[in-house]
Amino acid sequence: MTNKEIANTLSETADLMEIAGMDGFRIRSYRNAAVVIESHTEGIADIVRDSGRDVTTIKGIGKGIASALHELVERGSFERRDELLEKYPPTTLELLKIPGLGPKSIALIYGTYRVSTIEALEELCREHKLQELPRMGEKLEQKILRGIENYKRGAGRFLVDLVDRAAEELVAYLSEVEGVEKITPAGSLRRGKETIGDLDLLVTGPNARAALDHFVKHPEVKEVLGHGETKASARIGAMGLQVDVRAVNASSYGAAMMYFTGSKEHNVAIRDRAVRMGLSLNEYGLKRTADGEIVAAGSEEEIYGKLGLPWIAPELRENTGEIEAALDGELPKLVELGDVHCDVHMHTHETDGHHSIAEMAEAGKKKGYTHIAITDHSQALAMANGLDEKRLLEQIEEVRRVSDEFEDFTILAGCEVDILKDGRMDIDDEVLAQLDVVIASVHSYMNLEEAEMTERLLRVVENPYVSILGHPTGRLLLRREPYSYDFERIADEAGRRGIRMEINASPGRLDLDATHLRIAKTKGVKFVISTDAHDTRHLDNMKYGVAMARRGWLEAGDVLNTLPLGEFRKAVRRD
Ligand code: DGT
Ligand code: CA
Ligand code: CA
Ligand code: ZN
Repeated sequence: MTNKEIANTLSETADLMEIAGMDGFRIRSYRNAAVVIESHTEGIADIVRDSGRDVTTIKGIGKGIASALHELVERGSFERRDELLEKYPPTTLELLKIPGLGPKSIALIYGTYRVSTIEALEELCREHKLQELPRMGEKLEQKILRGIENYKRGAGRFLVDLVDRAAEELVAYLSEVEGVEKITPAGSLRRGKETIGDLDLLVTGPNARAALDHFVKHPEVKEVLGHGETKASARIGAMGLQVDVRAVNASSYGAAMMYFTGSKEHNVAIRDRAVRMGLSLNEYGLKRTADGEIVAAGSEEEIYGKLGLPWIAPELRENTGEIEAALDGELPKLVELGDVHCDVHMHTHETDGHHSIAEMAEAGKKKGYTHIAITDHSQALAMANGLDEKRLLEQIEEVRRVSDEFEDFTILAGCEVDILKDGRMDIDDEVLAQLDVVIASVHSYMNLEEAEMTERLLRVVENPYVSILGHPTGRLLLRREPYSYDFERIADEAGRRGIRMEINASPGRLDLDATHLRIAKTKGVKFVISTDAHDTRHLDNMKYGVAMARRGWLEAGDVLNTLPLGEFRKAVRRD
């Protein structure tokens, strides 16, 4: 069993435990173990099988998990999991993916109607059977139906980090082939989209075709969907991600890049423009319609140039005004990963992170940052062992002490403070006043009515101690819809009062998205891109946040991570 498979089994079990209404701390221990195991560099199965070694020496793996691991490695399952699977069929797990439906409701629905599939649940809602259950009403039925619709739309899509890593791996693998010169991701991944349907790779070089043969022999290929002269498609990995690899002539590489980068909407608009200019554009090149003469094909710059346009960054190619802006010379000069000097939302092992303050700082320094901020959870998030005022004060001291040990690098003291139901902060003002960075985040009561949620968040943006609104819409990609509130109104107040908004770079969130970013920018809001790291390796997710910022048309001046420490400090203090 691979670490990934073991981790998946543990998280599934945690999901089932949640449905069964089991103890929260025990559930968390399964979830933690899953994260630890997935990222462990050595094979967990090997360690477990080695009688001379003790798997509990790995941080995050206790006695209970260890015994589950032994059983799991031996026979592919373990007692707790078997018991749960007897009570709830495996299909119930899929119900957890429907936005708006929590584990308690699933248990109740299953307990009453024995319904465990999405289709059967949909029927229950349509027949208004859910209303007959305690605390469930017509509104919930409508919400679940919407959730199912969203789920179906998202089904078969993948979070960007999974696809990004697959792309990196495949690029390395295909570059082993002699006569292959360039391998480039195109499609939605190149555009920096938050979820990806399939991975598109373009290959060029004198022997590009050999790359297709090599590709279908990749050890992770589960199913070959097609293998021709210029294109091979296959499903790879445990998740069955589809990958399309296309062999392209170097002479038409630019045209192919443009075509296969998309988006479709952008391509259509660009082709319209070409036609109006007496030209035609396809994946082989830009041609004069009259005599078929190729005008440009080798590079994207040339093609855009012949169409009277500057090169347009892939993140902007959604036909949402980029062509008009390009014509007017008003394309933004997009922020870049290299402009980012800090990361200011991260957790340590004091709450639900995996590393110490010093380890996070070391990792930040290695990234070339000038500073980071430690922002552990506050007490309301008991599941994450959130900090109360006393522990937070101690941590502030600790942060100052550790920071002094670093040269040319500063650790700011912060906190990701829970926003209580009524919009008050979960930490007293006197303590907030001592922090350098206060991120305010909603982690509870996410289903309030729109008006109540708007009031709640208004109270937050009016709070003089708050610097940044954390993951502002609360969406979890492919899992949970944003909470409903009047975003424009909150953005307007935030802009006026100097509250910053976060671009949470965690691949499961990517919150704010492009549309919200563009709205907030017009309201004068400034942004902070943060990885929300719970592990040193999560700092690498910054690039996904930057991609989001670029999709939101943001320039370096809109993003506070580009500031040197002194200016950054001022920008996140409100006094
Ligand atoms: P995805 O895979 O759903 O995340 O999104 P994309 O944008 O990667 O879509 P995909 O993989 O179907 O196609 C890649 C690009 O190729 C797409 O952005 C535009 C181009 N393309 C593919 N098929 C067509 C087509 O039938 N018409 C046009 N105009 N463009 C296409
Ligand atoms: Ca694609
Ligand atoms: Ca594709
Ligand atoms: Zn958070």
